Amino acid sequence: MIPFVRSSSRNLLALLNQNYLYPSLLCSVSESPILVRYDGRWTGSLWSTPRFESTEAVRRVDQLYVHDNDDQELDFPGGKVPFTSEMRFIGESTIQKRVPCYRVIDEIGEITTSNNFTQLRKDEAIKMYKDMITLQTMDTIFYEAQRQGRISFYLTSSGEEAISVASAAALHPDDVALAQYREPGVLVWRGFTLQEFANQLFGNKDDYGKGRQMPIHYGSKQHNYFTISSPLGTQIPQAVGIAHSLKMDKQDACAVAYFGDGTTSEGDFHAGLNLAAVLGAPVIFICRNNGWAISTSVQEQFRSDGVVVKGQGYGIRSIRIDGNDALAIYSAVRKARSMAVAEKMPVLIEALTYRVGHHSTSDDSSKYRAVDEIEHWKMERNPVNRFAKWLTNNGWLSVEDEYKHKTTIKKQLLQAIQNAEKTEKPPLSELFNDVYDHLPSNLQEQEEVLRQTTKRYPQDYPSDVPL
Ligand SMILES: Cc1ncc(C[n+]2csc(CCOP(=O)(O)OP(=O)(O)O)c2C)c(N)n1
Ligand SMILES: [Mg+2]
Repeated sequence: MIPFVRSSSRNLLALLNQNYLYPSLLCSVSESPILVRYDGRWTGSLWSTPRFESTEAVRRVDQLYVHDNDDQELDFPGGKVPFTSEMRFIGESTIQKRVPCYRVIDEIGEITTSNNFTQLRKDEAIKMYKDMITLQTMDTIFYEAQRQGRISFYLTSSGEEAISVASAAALHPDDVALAQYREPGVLVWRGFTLQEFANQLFGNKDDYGKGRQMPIHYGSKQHNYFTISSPLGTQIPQAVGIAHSLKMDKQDACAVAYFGDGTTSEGDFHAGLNLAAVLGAPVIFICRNNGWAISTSVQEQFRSDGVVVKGQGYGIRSIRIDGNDALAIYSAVRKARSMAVAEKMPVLIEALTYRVGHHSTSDDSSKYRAVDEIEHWKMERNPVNRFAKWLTNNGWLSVEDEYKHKTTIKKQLLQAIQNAEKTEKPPLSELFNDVYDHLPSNLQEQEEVLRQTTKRYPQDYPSDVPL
């Protein structure tokens, strides 16, 4: 027999926390199983845990008021704070003394440090280079396809090829990537095929998103790559949640959130960083600071010394790196990953780079920035050329191999585009699927109206969408 005992506030709290607060609730207080009664019926048993018997509060108060040097330090929750009689405001971060930028390969392809980087194997280095070339070729051909009106939208990674490819190379395939949109290089590295890219861009029935998303919103369960969200910053708190769950499941993996400089002005960036720091979530934040957020320059975006200093503000280990130096990216991400996974903590990387292309096919950047500036970054600071110089210095790059790779990728891409174009679009019914188990009446009504309208005005609807 399990006796009824008076319900104490302690138990009520426990039950409240577990969503068991029902009318006429009776429960027992003991270390044994307790029974919960709801409207006169037994609904199950709960363990009364010692969770709310915590002595933490008492311990903290004790700590707070044990003083030895009262006049020099303030005992404050979170740690002692020294007193000072000097009225000194912390200075705003200035651009006079900026946080330096970690670099390994200089502009002529020479290594600038003897041992402060991670050595790359020849096969890894060649794959990185080939993947950057694949990315460039994809950008040229898909961009043209948009200009020809074959796809509705596109956006290139020009000038930023090293960040996505070299960071992916430094990660483990189990690490969950949450990209913004300028990081298809992660997918290229992980083996997403050119056909899979084309299917998404053309929104055909083989697209995993069933043609519901704009082009470039790739996603792949197989490659641990979350589907891109259009609203900036969405992926940042999501990555923190994923990292926290990886930690709770004791997985040797981390989450990686990629985002641009402009996105650091979103609330989700700040909420995400703070949450990650407090939870000790194994997440790497990789900010591609490419100087521009469409037409907003970084000078208009923030007064701080870029993004790296914001990590410190939230209590996150942070580094600024040269985002056009593949070896610096590889080394920093490798190190960040090992710290995140082993020490269960977030790490922030600010990678300085430059968006060489227009923001997207809907933009003309010559309207708001100097052509000279673009040319400088395109020619003198080009990340792919710089990596090629280093490979050549090592005797690892074969011009013949490179040419063969370029022509093969080009051919495969043209074929992938043709296939994707020929493949049927997902049927109209897919517009209404996958949200509700049973379609609600208002959506049934909308589907019906849409079908009638397509019949009445067939010339206004795409003929390749099965009705
Ligand atoms: C919440 C939200 N606000 C505005 C936009 C429109 N928008 C799309 S991309 C973009 C610029 C983002 O710049 P940045 O984060 O620096 O990335 P970049 O394009 O430079 O890679 C803006 C403002 C959006 N998609 N979502
Ligand atoms: Mg930007």
